[in-house]
Amino acid sequence: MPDFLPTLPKAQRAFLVGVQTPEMPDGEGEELLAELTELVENLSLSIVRTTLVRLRAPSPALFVGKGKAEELAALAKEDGAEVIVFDSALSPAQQRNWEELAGMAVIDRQEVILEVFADRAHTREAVLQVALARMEYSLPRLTRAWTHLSRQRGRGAMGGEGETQLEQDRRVVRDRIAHLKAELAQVVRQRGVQRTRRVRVPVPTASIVGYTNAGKSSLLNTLTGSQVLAENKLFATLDPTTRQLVLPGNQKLLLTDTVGFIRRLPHGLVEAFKATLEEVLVADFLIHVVDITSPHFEKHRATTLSVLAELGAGDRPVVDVFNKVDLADLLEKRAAKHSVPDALLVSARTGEGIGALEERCREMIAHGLGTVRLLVPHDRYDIVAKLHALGHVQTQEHRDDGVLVTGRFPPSQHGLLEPFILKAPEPRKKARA
Ligand SMILES: Nc1nc2c(ncn2[C@@H]2O[C@H](COP(=O)(O)OP(=O)(O)OP(=O)(O)O)[C@@H](O)[C@H]2O)c(=O)[nH]1
Ligand SMILES: [Mg+2]
Repeated sequence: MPDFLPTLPKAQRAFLVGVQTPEMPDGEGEELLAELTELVENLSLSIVRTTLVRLRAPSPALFVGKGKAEELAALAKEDGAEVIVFDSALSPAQQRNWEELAGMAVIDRQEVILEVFADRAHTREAVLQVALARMEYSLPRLTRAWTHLSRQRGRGAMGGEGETQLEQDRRVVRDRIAHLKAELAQVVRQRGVQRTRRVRVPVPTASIVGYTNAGKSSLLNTLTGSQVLAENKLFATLDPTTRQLVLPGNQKLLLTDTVGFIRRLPHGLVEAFKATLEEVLVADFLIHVVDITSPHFEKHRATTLSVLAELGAGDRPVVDVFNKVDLADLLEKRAAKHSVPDALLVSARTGEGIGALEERCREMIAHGLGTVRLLVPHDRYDIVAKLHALGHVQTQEHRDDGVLVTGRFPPSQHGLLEPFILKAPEPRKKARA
């Protein structure tokens, strides 16, 4: 395993800067700053101050104007801060300028998210994905006054003569990126093999997606009676977990819990997690979970939908679910219904609405395919049993030449059913029967 970037030193004093521009809806800067606060707290940094800057337009050198930057830097020093955290993304040059000006580490929201992910990553796949995203983030930033790599300097002996420290660092990072990509590809191939095995027993699949902390893992647990880690912290889940759920009528469904999304998720991280999120792309449908108690749920929904689009899963059929309805008041319920009339209101905690969600899942599976008619020979009763387990059987009729079944079945099973599907309707025969 390659050596990874060390994570940000803990227990530093952090000075947080949020930004509100005229294009942003009122209050959004505040909201994002509150979210940044939560992210930073997750890194066990102590926050000395949070401040919101109103900005007419970003300026190229420091993002905010020079005067404002100097004022902020002085304030941060006065507060005894050791790191300034910007909510907006800083370009490598802006970050460098800021560090020169402030004489301390300056990081942005993207780097904070990468750090949180690095903290949470446990499985090999997640560790590799996060390491890759962090390496790519740091590549154009190696000239920073403060860098993760600075502690590893001195390993430069391996560089050729005349190669500057920076060139050496870049080479080391590029090598590691190549290495990580190769290793990741290997892990993904391995998982692909596992999935192929699963596809041979074709059971419809659904993925639970949504903003971080919406209750995705809790919902998986409630639906399937399992014990996946669910915690009141951001990004508790990084690795997809799949469990089988048996819906009413003995309909089986494989449910996958996935990593949560957040606003301004670093693009590199989305890229790195694409492989893991393949589960989302191959799912027959998605269950989009939204925390009904969040005053910003519209933003959460929009973020999830845009990340899904970025992943190429924008066209998957979706079941919309508002979770934590046990905590919601009438107004919140009304707002949710108004926003997404078709949505189900559930509580993973109390089980309220879970029956309706199961029923909706059953309908999704049933609608996955148009109605088909199959004639299954009597010696293939195993297929008839499968149809009941996997799809939505509407009629079943025992005839001399076999069992005539009509119903709807998920697309993933077409291969299995193909030999038994009746192409042409048989109206006359049916009329006589
Ligand atoms: N009151 C209430 N709390 C809930 C409900 N569902 C989840 N929670 C709580 O919300 C927090 C987040 O739940 P998780 O299931 O970990 O959320 P998640 O969407 O998987 O979060 P990440 O994996 O971090 O993206 C936990 O503290 C849960 O106990 C619910 O229906 N009602
Ligand atoms: Mg989770």
